[in-house]
Amino acid sequence: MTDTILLINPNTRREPPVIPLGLEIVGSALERAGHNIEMLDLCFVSDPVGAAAETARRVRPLFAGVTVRNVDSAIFDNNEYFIPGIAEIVQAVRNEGTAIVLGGAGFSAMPELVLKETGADFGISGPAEKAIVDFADAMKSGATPEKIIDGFRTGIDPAFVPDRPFKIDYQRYIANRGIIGFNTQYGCAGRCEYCIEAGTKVIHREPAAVVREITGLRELGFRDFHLCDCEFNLKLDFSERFAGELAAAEPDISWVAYMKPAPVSERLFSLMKKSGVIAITLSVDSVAPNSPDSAYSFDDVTRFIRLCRENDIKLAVDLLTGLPGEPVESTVKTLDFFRKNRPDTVGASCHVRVYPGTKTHSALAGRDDMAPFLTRPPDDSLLDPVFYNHLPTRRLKEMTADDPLFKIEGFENSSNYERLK
Ligand code: B12
Ligand code: SF4
Repeated sequence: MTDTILLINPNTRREPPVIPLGLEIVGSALERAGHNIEMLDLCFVSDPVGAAAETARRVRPLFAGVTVRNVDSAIFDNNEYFIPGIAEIVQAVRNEGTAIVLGGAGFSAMPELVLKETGADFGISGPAEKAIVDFADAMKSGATPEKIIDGFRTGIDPAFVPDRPFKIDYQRYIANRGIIGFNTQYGCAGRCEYCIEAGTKVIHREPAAVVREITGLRELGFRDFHLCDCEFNLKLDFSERFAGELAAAEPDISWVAYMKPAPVSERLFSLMKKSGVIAITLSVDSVAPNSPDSAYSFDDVTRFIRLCRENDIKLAVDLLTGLPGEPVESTVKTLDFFRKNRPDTVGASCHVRVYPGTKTHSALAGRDDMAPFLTRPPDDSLLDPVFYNHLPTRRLKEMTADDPLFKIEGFENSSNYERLK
């Protein structure tokens, strides 16, 4: 066994391909702490399992870290379940005598289940740039780390600026419709009952560190970026501060962001525009604006659309409708609202992905009356994807057929940043 740590990106989905940012951050933190890193990016490899086994055999690493970004494609139509493919890679590497630690957004959503289904040895849930260094130290000293480590508890160094690109061929991704990501924060304090990120601890990076990372990439010639926060406007003062510092650096870049309807301000939009924002994906569900005690109202969404228009920022809405118990009138009202207020595009889904650990999952589990609307009964011990649906796709298509504003998700493999170009 050598002192080298092998990092593996098993994500071969290429619609579009996604640069493994989380793995780059983990790798850069480990290298900064004095470890040798070998990166194996399987995105464009034709035999991922063979390549992983061969690399483990050649490197004989201290351990291998595998990023689990997606459990599945999260869309009902043409759904792809990635865990069996990742499990094959994990097993191939373990068969070479290498211990495996998992991490990533998909892993963090359901750590125990992903560990069980893949047969990996360890996992770090949440941000891992500090936790992975402690883990590597433990492995090097021969100690046995905890099976699942909570990276939110270990926290991050907010001033850390990862080396980028970190052993990943960005040009290959860009040539295949990919875009470079950056993040300013982790977690979300939101309450959306179907979401795997709801109620996770919010941890901010230092805006100056993020700006340094972006300007470093700009100096290398990269110009187009995708924000990798679940929603940019988790906290208004932080978002304004970051956008202000980025605008002040005059980086001459374009970027796109995920956002939620509130909180926003005129100042935030003006700073975002100055810092290079060209497009936003706004997450909306049709229950929230129709409910009195929710995080946003139709007025918030109207204001958001107006601010995008005034600042010449394109807007795609990701609309989730047909939630458990939602009356059809609520869907009709929401579609009418968008027909009238007109963002650039609305991608509508009427299938709800039911994740173990979410409120939606516990509300549906054991309900016989809900069985007809579920692809299988929700079960805390099973990881393969479950969907809830009571509004047939055919019906949603009929409800939106009059207007090209709407698009039903699941039939076209492209992201909003490509559609809005
Ligand atoms: C931005 C984003 C996108 C952008 C990416 C743009 C880009 N170039 O990066 C676009 C729009 C392209 C996109 C597409 C998709 N996405 Co997306 N995306 C995100 C989002 C918001 C951020 C991901 C990210 O980069 N985060 C920032 C990095 C720094 O964090 P991180 O990856 O979690 O890494 C940290 C830790 O997890 C950990 N870690 C990561 N790897 C490893 C490895 C080891 C060994 C260890 C120890 C730790 C570790 O340490 C890192 C540093 O602290 C996440 C939600 C989220 N908040 O994470 C969804 C998310 C990952 N996406 C999701 C999905 C479903 C998709 C799509 C499949 C959608 C679709 N049907 O097309 C595609 C997949 C594309 C692909 N080829 O994989 C889901 C996955 C859920 C699931 N079912 O598994 C998520 C979780 C959103 C959600 N809440 O549902 N996405
Ligand atoms: S949908 Fe968005 S706002 Fe709601 S909990 Fe998830 S990440 Fe947070």
